[in-house]
Amino acid sequence: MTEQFTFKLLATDGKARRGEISMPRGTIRTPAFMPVGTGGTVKAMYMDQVRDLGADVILGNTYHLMLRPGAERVARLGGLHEFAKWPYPILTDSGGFQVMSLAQLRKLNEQGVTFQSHIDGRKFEMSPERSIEIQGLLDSDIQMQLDECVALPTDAKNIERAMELSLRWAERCKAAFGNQPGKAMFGIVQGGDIPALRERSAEALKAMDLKGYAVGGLAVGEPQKVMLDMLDVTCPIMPADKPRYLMGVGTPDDMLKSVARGIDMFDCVMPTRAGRHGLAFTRRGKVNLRNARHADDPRPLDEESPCPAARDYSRAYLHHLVKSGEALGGMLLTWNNLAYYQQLMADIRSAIEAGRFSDRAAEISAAWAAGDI
Ligand code: PRF
Repeated sequence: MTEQFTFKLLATDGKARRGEISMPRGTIRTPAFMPVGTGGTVKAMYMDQVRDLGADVILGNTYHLMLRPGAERVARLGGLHEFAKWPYPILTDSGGFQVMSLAQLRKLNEQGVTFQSHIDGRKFEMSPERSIEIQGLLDSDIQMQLDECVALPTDAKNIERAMELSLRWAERCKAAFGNQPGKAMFGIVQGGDIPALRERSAEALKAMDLKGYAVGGLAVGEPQKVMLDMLDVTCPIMPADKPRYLMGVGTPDDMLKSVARGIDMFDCVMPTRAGRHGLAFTRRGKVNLRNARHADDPRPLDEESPCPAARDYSRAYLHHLVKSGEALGGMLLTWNNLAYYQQLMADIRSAIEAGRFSDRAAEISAAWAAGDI
């Protein structure tokens, strides 16, 4: 831990990077997967469990928390770390992406976005300055600029407009954030599926000398190849001595291929949401516990896993819980899935340290492809 926000590269293997982001509340070992804790909870998990799985940082959402319970209320109650009982680093997303995907009657202009809550229809305004103010009230350690993420496919003019707007909002967020030594504000590269716009966005953000850089606007409907092509364009421009975060990604395969291109951080609802819907991730692929073929299966999901949810419960029991709509089904599968995601990241980190990342990535993919399930 350090007083300052710092990033240290410990090892590289090809373009893959093993690093450490340090700040007063803790150290994030990268490549890192951040469990999503949208509304101050990693759904169906106790924070102690999340920590024990090896998570160094969780993600919170400005949009959800400003609507409920309200940022000023969280601040009065001591900030999000105290409120949710997670004393370690928290990264908050800025709200732009969630407004666009969840809110009603959205209006976007140079100043910011106005929208109605998807919960009760109340009207809100969010400018770049207000997003940073809210993230400050939450007291999050890594704050994201407000940006506009367009869904793909869309036309080039729209992609360019949103990218240029996001650059102007990055400047305003940087000014609003000011100088906070133990914290960081990250910029977000936009530019859709157009290489020249990705380059322009990355270069302009680089010139702002921010503490970290995210790649946004991907995993929004395009094929994986397009996403990887955009990383091939963007990563070389992003400064090597700053962390790189691919937002909202992804599957284990997406993460292996993105680490290979130089990405350090990920977040995704996939392990938690899939768990609540009866889907398990394992070393040997995905298992849909709703399927009747598990009804008599006494085997655990993975007898070699250190996670009790994977090791100690039969597939038959998990199937029964899921089919009965029992809360424990979602709890055990979420636990299993986050355990798998954290094991995968630990595996990736040690492979980079050992200089055998690409071999290890191939082994992991082969075990997935072979399955036994
Ligand atoms: N911007 C922000 N949050 C995000 C995204 C983005 O583009 C994405 C896109 N995959 C996920 N979360 N602010």
